[in-house]
Amino acid sequence: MLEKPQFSVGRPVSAIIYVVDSSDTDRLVTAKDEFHAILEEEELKGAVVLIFANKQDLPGALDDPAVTEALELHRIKNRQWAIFKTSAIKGEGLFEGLDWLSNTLKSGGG
Ligand SMILES: Nc1nc2c(ncn2[C@@H]2O[C@H](COP(=O)(O)OP(=O)(O)OP(=O)(O)O)[C@@H](O)[C@H]2O)c(=O)[nH]1
Ligand SMILES: [Mg+2]
Repeated sequence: MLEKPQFSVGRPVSAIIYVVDSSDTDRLVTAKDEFHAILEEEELKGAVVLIFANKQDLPGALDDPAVTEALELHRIKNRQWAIFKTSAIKGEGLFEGLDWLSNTLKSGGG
């Protein structure tokens, strides 16, 4: 059972980094529901969204368009978002994603 995520209260959250296991295709359905529920949280309304399609090193991992489809990212309205392919184990894609986030926040996003 999924627990309701807890957020620090008192100041607005600028960014959400959502890390998904791109190789766990069965559970991407659960991840999709959880993701869209998180976006509905009042505290997170203005936050920009960075998605890491992680575990790209594993065989059968979905690529970024496939994860975009699975998570139904096209449903995201009125906020900036981006998805990056990553392998946390190999250290790939993380800096690119964080660069995007940094630039987006600097230019007034979030
Ligand atoms: N191959 C690979 N493994 C990773 C990567 N990032 C994290 N991991 C490993 O994945 C494991 C955690 O995976 P999770 O999917 O979060 O957890 P899990 O053990 O599968 O359990 P669940 O929560 O049931 O999915 C740890 O052993 C991490 O070291 C990655 O990019 N590639
Ligand atoms: Mg897992």
